[in-house]
Amino acid sequence: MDLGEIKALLDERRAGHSLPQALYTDPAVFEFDLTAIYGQSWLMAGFECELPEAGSYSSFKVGRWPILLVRDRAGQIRAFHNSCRHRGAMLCKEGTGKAPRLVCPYHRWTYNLDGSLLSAMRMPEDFDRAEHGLGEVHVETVAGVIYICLAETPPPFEVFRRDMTALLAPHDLANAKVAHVETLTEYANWKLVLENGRECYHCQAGHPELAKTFPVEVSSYFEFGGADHAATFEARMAEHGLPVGPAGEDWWQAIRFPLNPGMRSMSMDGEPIVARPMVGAAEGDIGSLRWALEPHSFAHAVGDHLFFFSAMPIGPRETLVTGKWLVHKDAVEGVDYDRAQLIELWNITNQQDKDLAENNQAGVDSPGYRPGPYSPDAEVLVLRFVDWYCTKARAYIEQQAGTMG
Ligand code: 3BY
Ligand code: FES
Ligand code: FE
Repeated sequence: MDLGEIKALLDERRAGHSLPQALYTDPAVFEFDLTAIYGQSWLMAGFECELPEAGSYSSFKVGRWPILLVRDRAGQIRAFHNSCRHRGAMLCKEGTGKAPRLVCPYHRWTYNLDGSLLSAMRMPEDFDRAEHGLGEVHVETVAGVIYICLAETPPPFEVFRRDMTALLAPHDLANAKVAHVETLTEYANWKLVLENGRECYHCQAGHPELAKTFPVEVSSYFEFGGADHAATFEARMAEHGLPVGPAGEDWWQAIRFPLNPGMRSMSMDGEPIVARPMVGAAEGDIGSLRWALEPHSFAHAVGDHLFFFSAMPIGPRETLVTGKWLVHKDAVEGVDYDRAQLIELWNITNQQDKDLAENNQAGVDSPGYRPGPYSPDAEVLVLRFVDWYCTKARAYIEQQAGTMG
């Protein structure tokens, strides 16, 4: 399948409907999505607290592309392609670690933390080290969260930075730590994983545990105006100087919203799970600050912890979901929180979503699949996501057509 055929599939899509089958199944579309969508968007790559010191690094993949985040000697976070400039070996295995310099495990080419090549053995006199530094990737940090973009020219970031700085500041992520990381492989196309993640149409039946605290009936995270509960919440947040938003552009959205009445955290019973809160204001009873980035992530910051969700495409029918749980850096496991209890709600929820997405894929693979209409009320954020996808995909195709003359 070439770009023209992918464009034909985008043209075929009926407004307000799910996508034509091949966009959820075809290997060429999968490759296209990696380049045109994941390769062109701002992605949530982790947290500054995961790289506490000079030399701390985090290695992970965007699709199948290895990326390296490093804190340099000046304290700056840098992002590189995790690919040696000799013959391309990966410099650091996936995971986090610490090293004074980045040494390639293959032939020991050695890089400074700023990506410049420090030494390479047995190379000729005229070999220019300056020309063989690591390839840089755009990186930004906002209120303790790290974002990367692999595009040559990333989408504008300033509005996002301004609004998220204000919304996240009270959560004090400079003083947070990652308490747990969990990965889950979902055998479904990444777009089905995301569509599922952008609606709560399925939550009442599909997530009885989450439904206890999460307002599953909500039509859009941007509309709480009508409910008394929301008005009371907004007034209480204003009293404590906590911004609620909403904020957003086409590729992201954020709002602090109230949990169900009487619920103080997103936990199995609605009570805080961590004794040492992240947010002191309002006794940590601050609803949840939710922010989400197309194409791949959402996060919920409640008073006592933060949960982060990211989906990365692995194959046409395979997606890697990563969950991270953050708590206050001084919260002690076994004293202030129990790890199993901390991760229980989202692990249950993610497992339920895995089953739903895989079941969705199985049905989408049917010769009887026809794109169906989204509920404009319950699936407004899915519609946003799919419309964003189509627009982004078209923009890439047009840009390619332009450069090819
Ligand atoms: O994106 C969210 O906030 C949630 C989490 C659970 C379901 N999903 C719509
Ligand atoms: Fe890295 Fe050879 S590939 S030193
Ligand atoms: Fe779900």
